[in-house]
Amino acid sequence: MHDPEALRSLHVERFHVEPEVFAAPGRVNLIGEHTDYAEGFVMPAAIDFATLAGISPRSDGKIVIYSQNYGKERAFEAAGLPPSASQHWSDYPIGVTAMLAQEGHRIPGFSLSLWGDVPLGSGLSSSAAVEVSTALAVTSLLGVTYPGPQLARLCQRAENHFVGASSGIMDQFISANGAKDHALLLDCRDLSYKLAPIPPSVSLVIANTMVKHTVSGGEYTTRRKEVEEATAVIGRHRPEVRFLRDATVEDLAEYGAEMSPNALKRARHVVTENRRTVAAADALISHDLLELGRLMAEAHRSYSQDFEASCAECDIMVELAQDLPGLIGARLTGGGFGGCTVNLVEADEAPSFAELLGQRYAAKTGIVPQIHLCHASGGAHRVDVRIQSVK
Ligand code: GAF
Repeated sequence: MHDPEALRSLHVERFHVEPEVFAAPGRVNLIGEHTDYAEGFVMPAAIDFATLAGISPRSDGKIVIYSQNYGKERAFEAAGLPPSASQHWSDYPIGVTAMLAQEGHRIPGFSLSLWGDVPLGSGLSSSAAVEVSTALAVTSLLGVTYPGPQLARLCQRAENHFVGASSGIMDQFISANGAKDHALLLDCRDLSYKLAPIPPSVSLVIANTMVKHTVSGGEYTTRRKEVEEATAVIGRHRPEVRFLRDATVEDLAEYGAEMSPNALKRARHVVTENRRTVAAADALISHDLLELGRLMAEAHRSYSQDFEASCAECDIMVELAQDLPGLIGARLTGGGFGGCTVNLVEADEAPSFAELLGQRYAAKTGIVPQIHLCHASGGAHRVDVRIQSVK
């Protein structure tokens, strides 16, 4: 649970001064995977797990960051921020601060305390929640306001250029701009979006396989390179195609032979996923839940077989959901290679669905999963600790 009052007390106890408190949520992606960096479409929702950031100014020119999740503190000179990451949890808040410095802001000393309940390494964007809550806290201390989309871009730059993870814009965007009870169909080309209401009769059940997922390095980067290889091949014939967003299945049929077999499969996933994502938003908006579930199933097959971003446990979790009462659609969500599945479930069946899915998964794999009943929540915001708490 993320409790703003508890964060406030922790900050006061540690730094002896009242903080301003900000919250930024994690996210679940309903459909549209590895399409964001191809300037395509995604349909995430912010969820009711979040990171809280408490901030107060200091007069000694230091930046002192305390993470309650890690139980550790780190200190830096505000005038001499590290130039690159050190493979440490503090890379995320320091990366965001360094990007603000790069934009010309003079960074003062401050104390920052962080405390979140987004499960780490589960594909629910715990890093984006840390980045966005830090960005809100530090910009507020600077006395500047960044509109949501700009705040998201700043955080993405921190992740790409400081942390060194080649992620797209989806996670930071939804954390900064989520809307309560809605998913967002986001066009990652121009960051325009359409709200897709999630009706009260539909629940979000998030099932953590407990297999750790990571975006920095490894398979995520390899997939991105394969997508770029396919784009370059098509672009040689059709120079207007600079991102797979603009490619078609006909392009793949025509030029696929010039690509490595893996690049062709990855591209087929991205090109078809873009279509599915737009269609899924239409289905959600028009309440065609049968079609939505069908598209989610197709998306999972494509993600698992063409993009090869699933793992045995994720496929099992999706498979075990299929004949449970109330299921609308299930698929692996997020960057892949572990993490969580997202299940859209009829609300009155959701509690028993969650229980049965957990039992079945434990019996089949020997791993006890975490199953969460979540709600689509609002995006990052300041929390008035004196009157309200966010959960
Ligand atoms: C991770 C990345 F951070 C996102 O940008 C996106 O590419 C996603 O994986 C896959 O859809 O969460």
